[in-house]
Amino acid sequence: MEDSHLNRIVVHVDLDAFYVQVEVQRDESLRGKPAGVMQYNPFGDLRTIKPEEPRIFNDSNGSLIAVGYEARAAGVKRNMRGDEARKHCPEMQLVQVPTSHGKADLTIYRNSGLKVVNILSRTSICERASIDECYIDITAEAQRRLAACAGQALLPVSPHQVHVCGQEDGAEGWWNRPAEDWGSGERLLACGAAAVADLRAAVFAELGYTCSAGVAHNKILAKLASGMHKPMQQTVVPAAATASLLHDLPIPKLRQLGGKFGEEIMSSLKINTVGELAQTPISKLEALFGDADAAWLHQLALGCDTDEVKQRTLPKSLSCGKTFRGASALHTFDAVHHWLGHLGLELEERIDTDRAANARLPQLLTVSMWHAVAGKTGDWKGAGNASRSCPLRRPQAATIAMDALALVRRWTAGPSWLAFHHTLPGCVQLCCCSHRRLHPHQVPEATAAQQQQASLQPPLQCLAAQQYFSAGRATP
Ligand code: DCP
Ligand code: CA
Repeated sequence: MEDSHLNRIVVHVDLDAFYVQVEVQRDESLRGKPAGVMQYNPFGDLRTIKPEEPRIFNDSNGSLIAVGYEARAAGVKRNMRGDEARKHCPEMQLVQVPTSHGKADLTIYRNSGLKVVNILSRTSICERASIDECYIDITAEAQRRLAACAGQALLPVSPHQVHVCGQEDGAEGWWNRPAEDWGSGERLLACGAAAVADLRAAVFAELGYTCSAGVAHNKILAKLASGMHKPMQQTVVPAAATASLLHDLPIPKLRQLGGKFGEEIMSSLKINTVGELAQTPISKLEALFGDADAAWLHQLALGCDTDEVKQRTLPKSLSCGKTFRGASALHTFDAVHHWLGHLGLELEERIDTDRAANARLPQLLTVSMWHAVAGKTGDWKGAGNASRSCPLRRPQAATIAMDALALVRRWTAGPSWLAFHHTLPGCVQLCCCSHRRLHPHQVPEATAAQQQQASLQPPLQCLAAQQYFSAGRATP
């Protein structure tokens, strides 16, 4: 890695078992117990279960979308059904996601994620990457701390929470080196790690949520590192450890190569690891993928990434979708229209809330459709997808549903429809994006319902930060 790349400190923060933590904050009876959050599978039953209603159904056979760490220790995994989870862990607590419009309502999780981002973005540039992840460019804060320590020894905030890649037997030696042994960028990295530990402690003290983090010189390495030690730990990637970190890493583990392109690289080059990709002559990559992609791939395989952390704490788009499997598959345009109406209602509510809170309005509507076919083992495999967009004429459910249906009809008139033997989509998603800013007079007062939603947040049950760091759950 070039020295100029070592001046930047990038962090990836990922909340631990996020939906489960949100549920534990809402219901203290779950604290310390093995728990999971189940997907909603109504088969056409439009039951609404509000967030504040009782949602623990321990006899359910629903499938798990989030599993707490106590339950993971007993062998429970994501995608397991309730029955199987109880076999591993009879005392398993099964919480159903809230629902509205016949589908999961993720509002409580989204709002909690936003509160976390609001804390993480206080001092640094912060880019929200998903409902429970964000990147932070913590360079300026790390530089400030480095200047303040003026050449003195750098100490970890807590060796138990600060892992260092390449120091698998314990990181104390890395931290306690004489000044002359520190490589370029390493002192800045260490100061960044201390700043991140403070941010994580602030999230815990103010909201009660634990998270894990990766601290590195770029986004790719920070993202890889945040998942290395979980829960409530953080991992630092010194530049010197990059090559060995990537050497045996399976290619799909790099987020950018997790899809079809990654598969194409592995099959056409007959390789499996990022290390093998790094050793592939660039001329060979150019012949297969063109000059631009080859250069990008080569840099990626070396762990180099210049992608900047963008200041973005609001989501780029608002989207909601629904999957229709097996018996719930849609067979008529009326059924598609019906569900587009429900999705449109959710979108309308969220556009209204977002408009009142953030003075912006989306301008583009996209409908995405996936075809799913049952695989030999009964699992579902994506067989193809299509997306069609049009201007968002009016942010109202009926118009959204009508325009989305027109897009679906136009798509079904084309060749891809014939290729799929006239089956209707197995999954439909509506998304709106390309927001424009509104003048203050275009922003309505928050409605009573929107204010009520804010007030529904339960009082936060927080342990003191001190208690968090002395909890001793994380061992190196
Ligand atoms: N999620 C979901 N369906 C999936 C994957 C995730 O609904 N197939 C939801 C539930 C998760 C949340 O998104 O709580 C965040 O996903 P993560 O992959 O980050 O998983 P967790 O936060 O649950 O666990 P971890 O501690 O491993 O990050
Ligand atoms: Ca997570």
